[in-house]
Amino acid sequence: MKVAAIVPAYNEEATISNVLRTLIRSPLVNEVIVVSDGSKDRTAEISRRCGAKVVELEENVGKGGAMKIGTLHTNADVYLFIDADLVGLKNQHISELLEPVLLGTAEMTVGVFEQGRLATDLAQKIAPFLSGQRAITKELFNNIPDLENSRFGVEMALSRYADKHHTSVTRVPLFDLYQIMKEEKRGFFRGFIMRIKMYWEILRTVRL
Ligand SMILES: Nc1nc2c(ncn2[C@@H]2O[C@H](COP(=O)(O)OP(=O)(O)OP(=O)(O)O)[C@@H](O)[C@H]2O)c(=O)[nH]1
Ligand SMILES: [Mg+2]
Repeated sequence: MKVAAIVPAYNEEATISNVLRTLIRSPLVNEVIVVSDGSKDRTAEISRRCGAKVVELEENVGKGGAMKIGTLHTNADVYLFIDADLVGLKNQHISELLEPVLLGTAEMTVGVFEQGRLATDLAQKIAPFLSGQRAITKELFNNIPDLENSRFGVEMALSRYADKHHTSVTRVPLFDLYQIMKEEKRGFFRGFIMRIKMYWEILRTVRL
């Protein structure tokens, strides 16, 4: 089974190279695709230099749309979605996320941060299933409607679909891995506005 790692990225020049290095080195990952979602910084350039395949979107389409477009650029059987703002990503995290899907015991895995600064993140506390770190079969992913417009609702859409259709999902604890929160990345005020928008996009998916 062929595995494509797909990294949706919007202005993540500070962290993306370490994420990509780990993905490229992983023996379970056959292809690494970065979808730069209308980034205005050096995300695309850095990704290309790291050796990833880069899909550069002129306009920002939102996380769900970026993920969907990434899948259209590969013929892999399994997708591994990884956020570009992770710190501490190791090969072990990647194998743990992929193994249940590659062995056929799950159609999707969801990585849950177990430690680190993210424990303070409200979203993760309330709804750990919203994690952007997951492996999923192509077949399941393609069955889920409206992902292209879901923006930050994409994880909610994936998990709700899996629930409703009694899909086998395995939760994978991810130790010693964290991400840079929006307030740190973009400054407190701007980050906070972005967070409110994100929650709105997630809630919008619940109503759909
Ligand atoms: N903010 C944002 N991120 C996007 C977008 N499209 C793709 N992404 C990527 O999606 C991943 C997750 O986005 P984040 O903004 O970190 O969202 P999060 O991790 O759920 O949120 P916090 O940790 O709470 O800040 C990152 O790799 C982003 O670069 C977009 O339109 N906006
Ligand atoms: Mg993040």
